[in-house]
Amino acid sequence: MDPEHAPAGPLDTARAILAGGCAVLQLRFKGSDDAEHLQLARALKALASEAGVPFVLNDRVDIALLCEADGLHLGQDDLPVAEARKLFSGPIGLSTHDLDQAREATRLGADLIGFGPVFETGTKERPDPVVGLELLGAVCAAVELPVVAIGGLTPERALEAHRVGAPLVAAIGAVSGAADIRAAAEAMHRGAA
Ligand code: TZP
Ligand code: MG
Repeated sequence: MDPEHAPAGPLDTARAILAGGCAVLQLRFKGSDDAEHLQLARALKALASEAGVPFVLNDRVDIALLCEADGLHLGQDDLPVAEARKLFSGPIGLSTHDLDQAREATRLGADLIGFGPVFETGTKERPDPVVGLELLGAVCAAVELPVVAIGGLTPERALEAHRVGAPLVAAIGAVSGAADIRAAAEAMHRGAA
């Protein structure tokens, strides 16, 4: 859930996604208003909990603690995993963009990694270079951690990501930007299950 890419609004979008099905609901908030960030995180956490789905908060260990997120997801420029671990007891994911970063994530103590952008994305500002399916497969083979494929994923591409070994996929645009959000989430989730 990135509210900047949820034309139906973050809460209605989240409700539709949870109705369609997802393994995890994750908030990516790039705004500058911390109070708004926390309020949205709490609202999404409540919706996810009602649906029995874990809620993961990106970037901010303070807000993750305050909204009682089930997981925390960090980028390469966020607090180091080991420092965040001193405060946050749940699973911590780390975004990675090449094979070295993916290997390093294990040493840094991440519980899982995001890897991408696998395909071109219109959702992330200044994205890292596209990594492609072949490198995604190489990373899945090289690291023991669960790998979440991200970047330009659609239901069809989710199947391709699975085929090269990624157990999980993450998507923003293909779901939040769909005319029928619930159906898009369902296609992604069922196809991937
Ligand atoms: N990291 C790599 S690509 C990306 C992030 C956060 C954006 C994913 O959005 P989309 O719309 O599913 O490509
Ligand atoms: Mg980040």
